[in-house]
Amino acid sequence: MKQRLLFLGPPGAGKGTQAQQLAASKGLLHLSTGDLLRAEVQAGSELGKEAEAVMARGELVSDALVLAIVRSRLAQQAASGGGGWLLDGFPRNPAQAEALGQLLEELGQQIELVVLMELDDGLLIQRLLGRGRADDNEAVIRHRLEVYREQTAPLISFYRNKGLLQSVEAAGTVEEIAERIGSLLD
Ligand code: B4P
Repeated sequence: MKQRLLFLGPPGAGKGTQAQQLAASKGLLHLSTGDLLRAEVQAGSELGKEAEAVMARGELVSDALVLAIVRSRLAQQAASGGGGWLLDGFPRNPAQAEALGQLLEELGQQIELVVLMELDDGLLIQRLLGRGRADDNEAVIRHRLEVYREQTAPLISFYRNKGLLQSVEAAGTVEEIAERIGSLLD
């Protein structure tokens, strides 16, 4: 089974929802940069203070901050014997993707599958408005979608060209989507 995975897709596609379930059922390390940043905000750390306003505007937190978080978690896991991981919401731009490539080379690891979750803007907006997190109001959601198109969407061809990308239709029930993703792992 493929066990070094990356979830890509627009905000609200359900990356977090699917990643959490899959990681729990397969015993993978679930690394959500969004969750980790929100935990820092909640803890009131220096890092959290820096991230809070940026996240509220729907923009991307600095690469250096996010990379430091990911590097320490992946290195820690590799040092304790390795195992599978699922990166959710990272990388989010080409610079992060390059940095991830370098980090994995240092660790002697490789991405085995990139899952692209695809969904129409109308449904994305509906889902996020329904969730109602601090950064889930309509103006900020629209800005996050623009940021996705400009900065994150270029990763689709980046990973497709490496032969790693598989797309999944992200409309339907959580169970249906989980089944579609599960069928890509063997
Ligand atoms: P994230 O935390 O990554 O969140 P997201 O993209 O908005 O949502 P996701 O796609 O995970 O959707 P979810 O499953 O929750 O990013 C938030 C912010 O953090 C970014 O804007 C940025 O500022 C910062 N950040 C994160 N990573 C970064 C990085 N690498 N670099 C820089 N900045 C970074 O689902 C959404 C909703 O839909 C939920 O309410 C869920 O219950 C619902 N839902 C899910 N599946 C459904 C289904 N099948 N049917 C109906 N509803 C469904």
